[in-house]
Amino acid sequence: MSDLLFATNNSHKLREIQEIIGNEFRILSLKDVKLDIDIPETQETIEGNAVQKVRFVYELTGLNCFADDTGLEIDALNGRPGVYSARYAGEGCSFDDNINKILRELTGVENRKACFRCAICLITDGEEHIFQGRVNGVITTERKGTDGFGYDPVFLPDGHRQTFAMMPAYLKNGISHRGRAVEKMVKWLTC
Ligand code: ITT
Repeated sequence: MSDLLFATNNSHKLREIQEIIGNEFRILSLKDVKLDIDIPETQETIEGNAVQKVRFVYELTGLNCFADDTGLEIDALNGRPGVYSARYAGEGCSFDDNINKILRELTGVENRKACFRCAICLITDGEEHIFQGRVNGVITTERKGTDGFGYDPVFLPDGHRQTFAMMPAYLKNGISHRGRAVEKMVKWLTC
């Protein structure tokens, strides 16, 4: 089994990717390699941030590793929060604060189309590779469900009757932006 270090401080993402990746790879966390660091993400695009995060950790460790940057893009908000999804309601804000802000901004708005986009940048043996995943859906008018994290309680993926926060993990992972990007990464690693 090969080890891959996941350059994230988001424990929810870590758990999802450990569930998605299967048995062929062991996902190491920053904690596993005794790194307690803030990872910079100051780029204008999710791809740019994924590259910046993974390079930062690769330079510190020299280990094969990857980073995930994800954004929720809402049509009626011109693609916001996008690259600012983590801190949309301000530095140090909570998932709840972010959801409150988008629900407030979408009050009375009919077009509730949105998508999650995920970019994963992987560095193996010094070479970089990018994998992307996307899922389309709509923003509900209120929170539904208690599982998942982030914007999951208000994201209803197209073709489904449950928000991501109402779905068991395997169902979310089977159709999600992250699930799709990871699937491409695993395919590339194993072919
Ligand atoms: P790292 O950079 O340490 O990986 P982060 O939380 O800063 O963690 P991102 O910038 O990629 O990660 O994510 C931006 C935010 O988007 C994240 O904090 C969540 O609020 C939200 N988000 C990401 N993936 C999500 C998902 O699968 N479901 C719901 N919300 C998600």
